[in-house]
Amino acid sequence: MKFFLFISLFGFCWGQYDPQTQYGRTAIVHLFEWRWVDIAKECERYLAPKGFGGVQVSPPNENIVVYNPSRPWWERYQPISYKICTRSGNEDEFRDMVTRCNNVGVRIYVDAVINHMCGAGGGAGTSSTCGSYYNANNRDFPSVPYSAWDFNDGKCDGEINNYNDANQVRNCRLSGLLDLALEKDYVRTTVANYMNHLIDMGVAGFRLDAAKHMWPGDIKAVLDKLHNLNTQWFSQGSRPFIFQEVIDLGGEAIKGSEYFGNGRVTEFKYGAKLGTVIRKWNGEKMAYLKNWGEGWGFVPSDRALVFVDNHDNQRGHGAGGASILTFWDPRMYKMAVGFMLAHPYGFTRVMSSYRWPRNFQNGKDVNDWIGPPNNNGVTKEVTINPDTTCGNDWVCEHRWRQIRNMVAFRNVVNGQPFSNWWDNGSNQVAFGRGNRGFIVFNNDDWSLSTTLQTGLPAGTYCDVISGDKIDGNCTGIKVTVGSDGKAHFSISNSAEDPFIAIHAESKL
Ligand code: 5J7
Ligand code: CA
Repeated sequence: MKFFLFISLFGFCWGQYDPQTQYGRTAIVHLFEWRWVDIAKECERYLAPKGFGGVQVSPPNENIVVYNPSRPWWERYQPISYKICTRSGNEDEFRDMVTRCNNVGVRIYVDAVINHMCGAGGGAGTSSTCGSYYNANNRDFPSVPYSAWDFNDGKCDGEINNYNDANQVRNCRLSGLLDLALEKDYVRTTVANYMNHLIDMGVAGFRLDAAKHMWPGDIKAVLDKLHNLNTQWFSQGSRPFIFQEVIDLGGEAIKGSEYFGNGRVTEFKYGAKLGTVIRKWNGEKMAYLKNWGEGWGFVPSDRALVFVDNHDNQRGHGAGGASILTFWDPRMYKMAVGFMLAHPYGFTRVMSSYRWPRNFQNGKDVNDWIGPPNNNGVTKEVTINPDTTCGNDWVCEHRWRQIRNMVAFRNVVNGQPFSNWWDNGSNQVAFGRGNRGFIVFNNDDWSLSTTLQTGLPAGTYCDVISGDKIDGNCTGIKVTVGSDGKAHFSISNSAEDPFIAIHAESKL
């Protein structure tokens, strides 16, 4: 009885902040622009066995089809209806994916675009992913249905130009997108019906796109209408996990903290700052990471959704600018993702991207719009090479050994305290997670060779950055921890990956 009381109280308090992952699974991956059929297979063949907690999927609802430029990724952020019908697949495929992923303990989180519909200049016709008719000129979306009354044009007939004016940011048009009147009960109910349809299929939660552009009270009214999660996979009374896209780097009218009541918020300072530190820009050094987290002015850990890069800022768009690290800078990127996954702060999301032909003109990538690998607009399959990497220009960062093994590290050290910090006053740092894991970085221009307290039990450990523990053997560097918990580490500044990570389950 006491046990159940504890569980229900805990469940109640944790509510929408709880990622609803299976026990011990502590990270999710954004499979940006993947097809549902490929995600279903990836859950079964890779994500479940490697300990990933869930997948953020691209918006599943019908969107406008843009031909100029040719099928950009951002067309999916211009809804036409709430039919589950996009380049990623149809409703049957979506449902099959949710079922198969849940059956192997991997959750699905939907990117919910509910602030707006397509652009005001979207014209009229059936240029949409399911062929639904719309008329952006008179704001008619009969497949929802929405009509002119459901938009904010009465409050603001124009663009957002002033981010210091909260009314503008929330009631005017973001890049010309028709802004929904979320203060209307009809709009709230319609949006909630869409989200409930997904919840009933087994979805575990939502990323709320452009949350900064919605009133926190309007979001709350929508969330209050949401069903509990499907009891085929979740315990009775489970609430959908909510993380809100609020880009708050400071200096604007709207603060991330206004949204804490609704769920977690994306902490964009995290990737922007971590990129600056690892690039050693502005005099930053890894030694300063000792108080990483709230100590850097970030939102509280249990309100944060953190990531090194996202689908938007990895292409030079959006928050963070040039400091953001991506797969294009693999050596620094792996260090950044490794640091994030080893550190206890926040709930972590790993990015998984596709390659596109970057073309910088006057410092801007003129190809920042390019959509997923495709044949005449049809998204290509994610093929898997014999060496387990992905083909067809899918980057699959989540399959890189260093990243995949750090997801496992995070699961192994879950709940352990940040401990045994060491730094050389420059860019050589190390820290542990209680007696379960330890990580050492050398981002200096000289070699590291030192003996450190790891907090781990004595034994020989396999470094999961340079190799894998396979059948009790290690394909990478071995680290010997003495009975005093100390181990000697050597990391050349020219190492392919200048960091070492060991944990309880990499013990030989
Ligand atoms: C909103 C912010 O509050 C913010 O701080 C930011 O950096 C970006 C945005 C932003 O969010 C969007 C969400 C959507 O669902 C759909 C969207 O189209 C946007 C969006 O356009 C958007 O802003 C773009 O990027 C900013 C850096 C620019 O300041 C904006 O003007 C805008 O840029 C416009 O992007 C270009 O002006 C226009 O020419 C181009 O056609 C248009 C292409 O669309 C996007 O780039 C979509 C971006 C996007 C960003 C997201 O964070 C997101 O979750 C989804 C889409
Ligand atoms: Ca709005």
